[in-house]
Amino acid sequence: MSDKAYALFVEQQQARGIRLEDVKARLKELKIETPSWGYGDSGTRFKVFQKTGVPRSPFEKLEDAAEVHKVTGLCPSVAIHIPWDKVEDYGKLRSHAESLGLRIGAVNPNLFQDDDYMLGSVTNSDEAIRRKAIGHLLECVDIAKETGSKDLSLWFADGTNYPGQGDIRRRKRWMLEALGEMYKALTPEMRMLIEYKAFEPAFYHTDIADWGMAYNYAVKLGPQAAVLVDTGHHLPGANIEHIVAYLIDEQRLGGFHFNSYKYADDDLIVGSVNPYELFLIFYQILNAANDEDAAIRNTVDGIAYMIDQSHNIEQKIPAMIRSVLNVQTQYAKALLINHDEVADAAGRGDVLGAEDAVRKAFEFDVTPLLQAVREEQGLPVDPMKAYLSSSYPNDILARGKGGASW
Ligand code: AOS
Ligand code: ZN
Ligand code: ZN
Ligand code: ZN
Repeated sequence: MSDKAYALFVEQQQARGIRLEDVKARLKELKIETPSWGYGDSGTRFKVFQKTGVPRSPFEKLEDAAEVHKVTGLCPSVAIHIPWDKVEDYGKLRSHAESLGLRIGAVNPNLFQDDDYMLGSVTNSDEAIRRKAIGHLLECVDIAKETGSKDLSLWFADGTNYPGQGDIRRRKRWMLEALGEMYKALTPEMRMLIEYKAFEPAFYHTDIADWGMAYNYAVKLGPQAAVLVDTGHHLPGANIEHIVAYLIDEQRLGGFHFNSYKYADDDLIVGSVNPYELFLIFYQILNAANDEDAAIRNTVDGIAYMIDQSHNIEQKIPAMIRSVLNVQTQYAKALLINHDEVADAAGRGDVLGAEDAVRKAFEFDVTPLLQAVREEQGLPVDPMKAYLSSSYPNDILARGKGGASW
């Protein structure tokens, strides 16, 4: 991108009253966590395609994640999934991350891949199975201590397929009991981020089916619990940005699992089909970032931006680069919203003016801005090109097929 394009952009934005130094500072602070499972082989319920060059261990997953960070400067942490990333010595995993300029991010317990959990894990009517599930949650808190992780991301597959299969109210209480036991084990700096999902794998009822249920558990547990919004976990038509604004205002938005969805939990590249939704989510966040209440601003600062995707047919590392760049692009566009202009128009009852003040920020090409920021940070101006023209994509082919699958 030429200096001319950037000069024009600067002129344009200054004329709109946008403080580009602030915009650039915020862009440099943006951090997006990538998931270890996004680097491994994954699939649908029909098939897992085995790709050549896929990491064979949690250590190699970190090495791939480091490449994404190297070219984007956006992804210094990696979420892990237990037992997919089970290792003998988590201290070693942590030092490996650190040697690559990374840290281990959220620890994700897995309570959905054990035969015992067919009828539920923490909400199973069998007490021994509930104990086993709680034991895993506590094990994950211990792992988080060793990896230096602050967040525990909790998603439960628990639910039923048929009316009468389970006692919904008893299951609700068992869920709270399990979460409560885990909460007590947290260190003061840890957080429990509670994910919800409308359906799948259970199709009649899911124990934590929506944000309200997750919120209710978080409030009952205490200030170290918050809600995790996975963008793919809503019924069609849900207004996700409304949920985001509501949870921020209640100081209970803990973070995101970003991905794009058209039908349900598609786990595809974020921003690939609904970039405007992502932009509007950031609009709500940035609106709250200017709130006069420090508690609201703190909530915004604490939001963990994480990717939750599985790359089934696409090349995994480029897919991750594409994903974080899509998030960065929509964030950059949202930073161009003139909030005074929106409030002004809204205050006058000028509906179209208010909508225009929001939408027009989306319509700017932020490429010159992002390239200027990358240059200032000493990053490649075109991260995808930098990765594809490096030796890494070819080097990893030596790993062969049969890497770790999720
Ligand atoms: C599942 O649908 C959730 O999004 C979880 O976050 C899950 O642990 C993650 O997708 C890895 O499978
Ligand atoms: Zn998720
Ligand atoms: Zn999901
Ligand atoms: Zn998902």
